[in-house]
Amino acid sequence: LNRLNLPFTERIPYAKNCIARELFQIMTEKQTNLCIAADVTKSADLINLANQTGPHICLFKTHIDILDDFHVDVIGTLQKIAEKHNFLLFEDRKFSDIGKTAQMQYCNGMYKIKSWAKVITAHSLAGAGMLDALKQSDNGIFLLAEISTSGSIIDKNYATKTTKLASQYPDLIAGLVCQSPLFLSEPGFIQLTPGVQLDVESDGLGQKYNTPSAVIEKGADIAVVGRGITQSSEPAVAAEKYKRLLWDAYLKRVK
Ligand code: 6AU
Repeated sequence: LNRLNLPFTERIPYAKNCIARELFQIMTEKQTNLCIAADVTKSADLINLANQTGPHICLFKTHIDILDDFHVDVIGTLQKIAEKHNFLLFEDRKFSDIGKTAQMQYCNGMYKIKSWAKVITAHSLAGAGMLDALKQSDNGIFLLAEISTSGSIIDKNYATKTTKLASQYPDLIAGLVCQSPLFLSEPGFIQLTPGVQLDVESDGLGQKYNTPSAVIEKGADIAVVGRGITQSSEPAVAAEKYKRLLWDAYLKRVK
């Protein structure tokens, strides 16, 4: 059983996490495996991006704490757009503390992530207790097994241990954030791969980029594109282009 050759619909029965199942559905319905990294610092820009790229994405990934002008109303607006265009809100919080602290960061504070982001990221380094603390009946976690930067101190052993940890939490883990096909025989998990941009190799701050077709060949089920879209003069056009390239590469892979 190799997930790389299975169409998303055929992977639904293997997925124990509700978000993974929902994502497989959305991707198939909208024919998109594009996640936008909506890394902008003004609420108006964030909302514009959601409106413009909404038809082309399955996930809208935020770093909500980089907004200079955060107000709870932004969340309500994003939720309406997400419903209209059928995508999920995804807060890339990369939880990594002891369980109790991570739980408060998830539920409390001014962002109240738990109340609106059913999809979140977490580092695996704190281990099982933190995953227990973040567990809800209707959420999904993408666990970081690798990172896209040059000089990262994550090694093969860490990635393997992360995959093992994920296997112990199939009902909570939607998938893994990684750069290579780590869990080929577990079709219920989704590989989320960031560091995707055409015509650029790095950003001068350690980020490494690969092309859409290259990451799909290396096992990405969903690709994360940030500045490739957000810094385009026409984000909707750029999003549509990345969507098409990623989906074509996926169709080629499963064929
Ligand atoms: O396309 P970019 O470089 O503009 O944005 C990439 C986005 C950023 C990062 O915080 C995130 O993807 N990211 C992650 C995630 C998704 O967790 C992991 C990683 O290894 N590399 C990475 O860039 O929002």
